[in-house]
Amino acid sequence: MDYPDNLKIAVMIPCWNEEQTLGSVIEAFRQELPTARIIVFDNNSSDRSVEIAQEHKAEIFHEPRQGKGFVIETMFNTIDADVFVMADGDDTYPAENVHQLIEPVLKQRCDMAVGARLANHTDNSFRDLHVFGNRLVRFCINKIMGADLKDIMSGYRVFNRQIVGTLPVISSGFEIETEMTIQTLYYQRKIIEIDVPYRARPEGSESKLNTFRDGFRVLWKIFSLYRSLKPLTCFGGIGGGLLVISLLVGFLPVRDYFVNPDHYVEHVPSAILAAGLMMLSFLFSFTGLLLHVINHRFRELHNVIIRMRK
Ligand SMILES: Nc1nc2c(ncn2[C@@H]2O[C@H](COP(=O)(O)OP(=O)(O)OP(=O)(O)O)[C@@H](O)[C@H]2O)c(=O)[nH]1
Ligand SMILES: [Mg+2]
Repeated sequence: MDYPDNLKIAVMIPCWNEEQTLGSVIEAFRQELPTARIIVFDNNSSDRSVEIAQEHKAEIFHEPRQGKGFVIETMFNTIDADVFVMADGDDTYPAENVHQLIEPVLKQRCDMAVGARLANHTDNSFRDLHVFGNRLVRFCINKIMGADLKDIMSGYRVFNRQIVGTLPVISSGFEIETEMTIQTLYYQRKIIEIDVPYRARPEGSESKLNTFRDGFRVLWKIFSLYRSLKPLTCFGGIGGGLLVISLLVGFLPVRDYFVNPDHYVEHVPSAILAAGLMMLSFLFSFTGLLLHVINHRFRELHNVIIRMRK
């Protein structure tokens, strides 16, 4: 595929001990995008990754803070390009599909194109638990953000300049892809998914993903972003639940009041509990409302800052 001569494309490869596959990933992208900058973001690799990147004439950036999220933060902060391609160094994503991802970004049909893996993967490239985790994350995010995405955690993405300049990314580890997806949806930027085949890591190459630790971090990230970005639904939902419980608990004391001729309330403990729950319910709902208003003002500010940078 031909791109305009002055188009700056950067291929960014996060890398932590990928000596086995890094060379072929660099060469594959160089073959597809001969004019692009190919940049390896090394993160304290203890194997030959850095030498291999040098041998294959890739640019190398070193990130001392360990974690894929830190690496992506540094990528976004330091690299200047019109089109940003991000792909893993483990040779699991096919470089030949990169044009399908670049095309919608260049044609301004989306801000972020994601290589969606779930539709087309070889049997051993996904451990069963990972498939379950991916489905759970996808379900939560689609529900919370009202989206219809297939693969939230793919590491194969193409971004335009604008989204790279505006996305807040503060995750340190593997929850970074989840964060990028949620933030893109929150700021109402467009994501397009393109099905790409996904292959297994070759024999001997080790995954850096820890199923339980990273799975928990991803779920915690979803919860904390839900709390911060959708406070009215989150705190309002808890407040609504507490209100229903308080009404149920308070039913008998209220009935006592109306049924007993002297208005004597026999269910005193229930009355106290119901009153407490109702106050708590108002507290949660009010907190949600307050944070919602603050968020609204921040979004206005975000919008104006983006316009001022043009
Ligand atoms: N720079 C840097 N890169 C990392 C770090 N952790 C993982 N990576 C890179 O991020 C990419 C994805 O890591 P993987 O271990 O393949 O994670 P995954 O693709 O989600 O998991 P698998 O399905 O098991 O391959 C690879 O290129 C890794 O080298 C890190 O702490 N720092
Ligand atoms: Mg991988």
